[in-house]
Amino acid sequence: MRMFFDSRQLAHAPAKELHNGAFVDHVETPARVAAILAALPPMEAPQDHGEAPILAVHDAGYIDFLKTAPARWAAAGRSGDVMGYVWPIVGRRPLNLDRIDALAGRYSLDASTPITAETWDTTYWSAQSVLSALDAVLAGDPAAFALCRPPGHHAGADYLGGYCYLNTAAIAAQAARDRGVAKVAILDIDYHHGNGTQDIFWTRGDVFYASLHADPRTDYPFYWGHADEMGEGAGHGTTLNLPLAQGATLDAFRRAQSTALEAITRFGADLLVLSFGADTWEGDPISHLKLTTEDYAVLAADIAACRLPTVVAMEGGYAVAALGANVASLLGGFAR
Ligand code: SP5
Ligand code: ZN
Repeated sequence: MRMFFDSRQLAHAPAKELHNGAFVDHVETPARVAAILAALPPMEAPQDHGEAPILAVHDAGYIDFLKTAPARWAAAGRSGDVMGYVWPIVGRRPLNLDRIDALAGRYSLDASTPITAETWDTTYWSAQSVLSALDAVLAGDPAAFALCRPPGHHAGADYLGGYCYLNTAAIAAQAARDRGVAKVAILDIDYHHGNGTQDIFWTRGDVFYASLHADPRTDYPFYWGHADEMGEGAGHGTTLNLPLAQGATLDAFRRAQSTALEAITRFGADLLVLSFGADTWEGDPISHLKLTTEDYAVLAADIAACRLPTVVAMEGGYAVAALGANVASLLGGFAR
């Protein structure tokens, strides 16, 4: 399987995130990719597809904010990483404010996703990696892997959050549509609900979003991912949420994944984007599902049995010591 990664994706390294009322060390570290790279054959550097496929998904004002936030922060006399501390309540007047703190709130979901001087370059190349994996699949490969870092599925069209800045899975899905693929499905098996991906395709009948995740009544991102969220307008019925109770093991996860794959087959998808997070692993430090390393090969084999051309985009997974083995197990399951 062809695999894509750019060394510029290592640069972003935020210091802290807000967690349970205190600032703690950021868990989405460059060490995560080092662990994955060590467990797999050498990867290819992606081609540069430019900003157009990013702007096909993301708001231009948001992209400008991502690029300029560190300089605005410094101009306001601050050191360290950019982070918001005030958020507009839904429905508040959409004022065009210029103050960095106002912008940071307007364009973010949480305070666990700081912007550093390296963030734009890192997230840009994460997007280029997934676009290169899409190229491989459109050229006829059954599957390709993008070692996306930072991850993407919590980022919406105009907001960052959950360690995500550009929504790589959405960028790949939209690029596939723009290159003539009629129906695209996104299957999201990260521990967390992919609120950004759901929002981006909420009213779209041409992109199906199915997600397995910890029940948002107990887990981040809380306000998305409940079973009754099904999309609206032309997108009604093309969003499928399958929340799982904390502690779930392969049995429950595999059954839910089969439900998602049946729905994707009924939808008539021509191409699949898999948002893969290894934070469902039993030893993950921030999560509460109980998958084993071997389970990922089983799940991948079930996905591969659908015979859809598949772009695999890396999302979360924070148990660094096990991350390489978990990703290798998943990719090995495709090869079988
Ligand atoms: C892509 C992805 O998996 N994002 C996950 C975002 C979850 N953020 C909320 C969970 C907060 C846990 N922070 C724990 C820090 C412990 N040092
Ligand atoms: Zn996650």
